[in-house]
Amino acid sequence: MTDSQIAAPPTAPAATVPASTALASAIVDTLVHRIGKDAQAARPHDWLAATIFTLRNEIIERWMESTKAAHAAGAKRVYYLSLEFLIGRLLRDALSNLRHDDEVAEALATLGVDLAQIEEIEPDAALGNGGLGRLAACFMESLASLDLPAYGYGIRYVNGMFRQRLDDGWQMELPENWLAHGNPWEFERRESAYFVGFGGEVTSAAEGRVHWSPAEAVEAVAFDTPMVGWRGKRVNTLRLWNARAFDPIKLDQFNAGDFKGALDGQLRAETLTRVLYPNDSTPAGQELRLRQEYFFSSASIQDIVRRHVQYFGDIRTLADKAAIQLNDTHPAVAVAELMRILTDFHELPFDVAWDITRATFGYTNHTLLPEALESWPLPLFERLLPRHMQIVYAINAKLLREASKVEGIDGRAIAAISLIDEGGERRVRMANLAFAGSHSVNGVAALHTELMKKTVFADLHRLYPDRINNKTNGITPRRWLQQCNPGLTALLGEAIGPDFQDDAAKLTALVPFADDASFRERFAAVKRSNKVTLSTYIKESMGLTLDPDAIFDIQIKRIHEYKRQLLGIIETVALYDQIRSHPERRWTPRVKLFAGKAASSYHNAKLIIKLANDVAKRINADPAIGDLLKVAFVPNYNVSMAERIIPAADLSEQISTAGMEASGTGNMKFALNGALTIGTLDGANIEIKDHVGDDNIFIFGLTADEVAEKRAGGYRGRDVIAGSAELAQAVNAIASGVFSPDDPSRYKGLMDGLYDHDWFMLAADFDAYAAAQRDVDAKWNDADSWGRSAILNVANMGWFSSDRTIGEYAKQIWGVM
Ligand code: OAK
Repeated sequence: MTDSQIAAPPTAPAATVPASTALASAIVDTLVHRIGKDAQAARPHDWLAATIFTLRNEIIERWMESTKAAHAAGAKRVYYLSLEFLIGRLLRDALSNLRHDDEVAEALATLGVDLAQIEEIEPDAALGNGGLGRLAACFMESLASLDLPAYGYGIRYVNGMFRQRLDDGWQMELPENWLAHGNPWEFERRESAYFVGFGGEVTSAAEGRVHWSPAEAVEAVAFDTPMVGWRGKRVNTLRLWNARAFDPIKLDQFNAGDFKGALDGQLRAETLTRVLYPNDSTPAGQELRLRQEYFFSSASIQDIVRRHVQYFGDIRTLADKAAIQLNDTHPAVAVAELMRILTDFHELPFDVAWDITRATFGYTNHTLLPEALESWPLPLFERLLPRHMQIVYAINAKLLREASKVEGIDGRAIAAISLIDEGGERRVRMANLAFAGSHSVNGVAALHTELMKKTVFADLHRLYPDRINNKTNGITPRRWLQQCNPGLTALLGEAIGPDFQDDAAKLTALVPFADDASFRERFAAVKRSNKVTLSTYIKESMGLTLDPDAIFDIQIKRIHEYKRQLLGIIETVALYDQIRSHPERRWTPRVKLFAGKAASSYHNAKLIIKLANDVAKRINADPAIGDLLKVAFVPNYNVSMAERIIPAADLSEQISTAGMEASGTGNMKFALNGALTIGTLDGANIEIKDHVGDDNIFIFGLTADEVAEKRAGGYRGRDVIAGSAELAQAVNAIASGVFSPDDPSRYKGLMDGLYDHDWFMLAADFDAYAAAQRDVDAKWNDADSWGRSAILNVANMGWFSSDRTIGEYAKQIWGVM
């Protein structure tokens, strides 16, 4: 027997159809039979839909397998209740997690279709504002990747986060219609529909039972989206509720000619799930928001209880088979809803129901900003949810009885623990309800968790000292490294092999490469290529030319005073002034990019956006500056924009006032993509510093303790500004209209605020920040040192994978691992 005979396969390969050809015909088949178009007539959106529908077939099979396996194993399920899921696009995520990206790209290419182009037209599912919503989306992906049976529950907003347009630098909010072309990812489950009531009255019935007759009701209908885990190991469900009227049209009214009145109920119901409140870290406050919160909490709890009873029979074992996590206080009314169902429907004694409830719920807090702590006027809560009001009173009575038995808890502490805020207008405190109703209460970074114990929850913590725990946030490395930065992913694979894709902790194998000059060169080339790609986008979309060899210095996040975009802008102005005053010095070229949305009612945040644009306009047009400094505010920041910008960053701005950013997750995405952080000792920056090492991060400014001390000690921005020539010069330039010649007093009020009410300690931190920026320049000019640090950032960021975070929740809170 010859070698060639041994090597010959039993069947001739020429007879088999290449996978990409079979796939191409499957996509065309879907195009014809589902979309109703042929390849000649198909437009890009048709190709997008046909590709998703084709891919979906495989996803559905894995999805059904996952559900069946959990059922067969009698597994405990995790339920993540969140008013926000900031998912972004799903096609690239699903393709990449199923490892079908190359195959599908090839198949489409044979049809003359560019996969990258159709990926670009998929709308972002922007059902969230910022950090809290994006965290929920990363968690859903990690839950599936870790093979944990889980459901996300939220609202299917017809209009998610608004689209931001800049008119002469002013933010305009436009509705974003992400469902305009239909949504091929979702499955309407008409059979999974629940009655959700509002208002009405509660009456007593026989044997101490109560009966709630709501005055109004809507139907919650489920829409399911598959959440595909890494390597398609598991597919979980994101279940979003849509509101529908029971009686879509009142025919008698319609026939009597009252067309508008006939459709009133439908309109009222649809309004419930129409829009996402575009607030970040501030409560919406309106009645419609409380209705949204109860609507989705009630539907979700009914669904969870129904599933439990159907699978396991006995409602008393709920906590053994279901772990419900509350993503901040927005779903906190679910505590009262579960109590209502357990007592009113399953007729459990109050104390038994309370034990089950507490064993089932966990609560995550995402902000300490006092203005962000949700509370509802008691009369509103009582009018909308009369039965829940009674339950809240009953829980409160029990809670305060327990508290009064504990030594050291005095009248002041009792008032702070109470579910009802009695100071002024009486209000229901949602954070206290969530805390009392949960066996675990967690913060999202180490500092944040310590501050929770010392500040907002100090008294509840004294009462339940074992309840508060920390779960430092994480990000999914699939979306935030592998998918958004294929160049770096390929380079990492060449250096350390592919294992890091299955376990981000393995990125530490990269550490020795920091000292390898040829690897540093290749690493720098990948970064430069990402910067060129971003520059091309900015040139095409904004007409601005960027120098890819300048430092790309980036601050992208929601616009909020505590995040201190204003500090970044003022330092930019100071740098501009320095370059103009000292043209003879050797300046390091910089590109400063800003992006982010402001809540529509947040006046100062919108003014900060306008200021960034005004500063950009002047600096970019100044011939004395040339390429040394370029500034841009990139409009309509969203998940997809972050995926485009982050791989191109050299410097990540994480400069919040210490003690105010609960964690941050953008900080993790940048560092994982090889940007160095300039930041305060706030949120997860502290843990990032601990992981990447002090030499590989630029830390500056006051600590959280120092901020608190200064605030208590009568700090005045005015005194600091007087002592800093650079700061005074920049603030005066802005205040006197140098950047707003069309309206010279535009920023006077904003700048006056720094003198008199500098709550965010911008003046106090300015000099340290400016000095840190010059350290950045010095390091940048030592390419070896910069490259080494950038590589060490990537190598040491694996710990911030949301797989690690979810692993901790699973073991320590949910008991599912
Ligand atoms: C939004 C609404 C209400 C309360 C908090 C938020 C919010 O987005 N908080 C953010 O959560 C992120 C995820 O935990 C954190 O990384 C951010 O620091 C925090 O501001």
